[in-house]
Amino acid sequence: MFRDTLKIAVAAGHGGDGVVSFFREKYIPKGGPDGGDGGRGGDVYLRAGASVDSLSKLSKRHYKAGRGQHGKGKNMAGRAGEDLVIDVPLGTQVYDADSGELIADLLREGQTVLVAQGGEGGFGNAHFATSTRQAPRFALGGLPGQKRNLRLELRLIADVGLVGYPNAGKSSLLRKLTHARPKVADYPFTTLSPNLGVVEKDLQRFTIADIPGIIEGASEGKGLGLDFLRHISRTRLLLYVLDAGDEPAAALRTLRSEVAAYDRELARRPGLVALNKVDLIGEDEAAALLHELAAQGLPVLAVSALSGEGLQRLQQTLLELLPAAPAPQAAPAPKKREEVELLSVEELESGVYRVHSPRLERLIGRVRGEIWEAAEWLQGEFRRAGLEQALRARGIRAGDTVVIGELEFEYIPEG
Ligand SMILES: Nc1nc2c(ncn2[C@@H]2O[C@H](COP(=O)(O)OP(=O)(O)OP(=O)(O)O)[C@@H](O)[C@H]2O)c(=O)[nH]1
Ligand SMILES: [Mg+2]
Repeated sequence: MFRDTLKIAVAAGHGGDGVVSFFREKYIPKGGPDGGDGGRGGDVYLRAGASVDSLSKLSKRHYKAGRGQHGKGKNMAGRAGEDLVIDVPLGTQVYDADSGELIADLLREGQTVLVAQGGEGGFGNAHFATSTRQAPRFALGGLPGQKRNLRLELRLIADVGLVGYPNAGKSSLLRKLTHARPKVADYPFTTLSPNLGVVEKDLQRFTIADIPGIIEGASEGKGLGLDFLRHISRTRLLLYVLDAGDEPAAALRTLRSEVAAYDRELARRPGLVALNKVDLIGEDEAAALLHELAAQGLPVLAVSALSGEGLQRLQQTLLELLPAAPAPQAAPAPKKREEVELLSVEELESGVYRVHSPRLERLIGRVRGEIWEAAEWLQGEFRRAGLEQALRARGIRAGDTVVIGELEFEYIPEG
């Protein structure tokens, strides 16, 4: 089944833990710290390519990248978790399903976007060794990977979009012009999902998108129209297909106003009209219709998908018009949000201060080993985060109590 929107959940890998280890060998009683770092968790990426033609090719709803391995003794770092690359069709727009924010618009072959970042690995105890701290008995745990719910929306990318009433012969034209094999039948609304075909001629190549028929009111959601109008929103040229036996001039007016009602900019794109099924009418009638249609301002060609009449010229005209037609534009790139470092101090009761800082709380939670072993190192991190200043600003005094996450300690002013 064709699918043009899809929700998936992606989870990047958890970072591996750093370990506490000391070099041990016979006759060397006290070796130095040699605990290796944990590997980072794998990332999740989406990659666009023409080899995937529909979102229905994505069989799973949950995707998970590999976990980073824990570090080992002898300074051996854990292996990084394996990245996961999910292939999606060209023209896929990627949204954060929870915030609604557009993450990426994948228009180019091979274009890749990071959708969930792997958690960083934790440092092993070897990392914390200094001249004054020769035997650190602590390490850091890895961080969790990013998790996200995504909504994928496919907007086909094609050079030419076929627009017409149901039964006008769009799919028949696509069959004749390309190797695509869409279903053709003598009842309206035969095509229920878009089809793509490729025209190749003398080293030139272009794609045609055949979509379900559009009726009056499609831009307001009547028929199947609205959903599928968005697939022609990224074509460079619109080919209006009319049934010569079914009031083509009125049909053309309606089709163009539906397209304009859906997207004004789209209606201004280059267009061409194919008066189809001319095998069913007389030559005089065809000439009169061509004249009438030309009055609407677009170039018109008489064709028959059945007999093949006019198809060479149609192909040639498309090839001539395409180079001048503008390429589809990617939706504006999302703005990167700056992560703000939050740190605030709250006085719980006289002489007791709680520090609110997601980063520092997380850091404390990551300590592996006895927390007091890491106290001195943590203090350095607190200082760099500006904790000392924040506490002083709240009027803290020597001997008062500071609480951060699960850690509680006595305040001793520096210097
Ligand atoms: N006589 C004649 N019949 C045609 C011609 N082109 C298409 N048909 C017939 O018209 C009917 C509809 O053709 P389709 O190609 O399925 O039309 P469509 O525009 O794709 O229709 P939907 O998918 O329902 O929107 C079929 O029975 C075709 O065989 C033509 O040039 N001449
Ligand atoms: Mg069709």
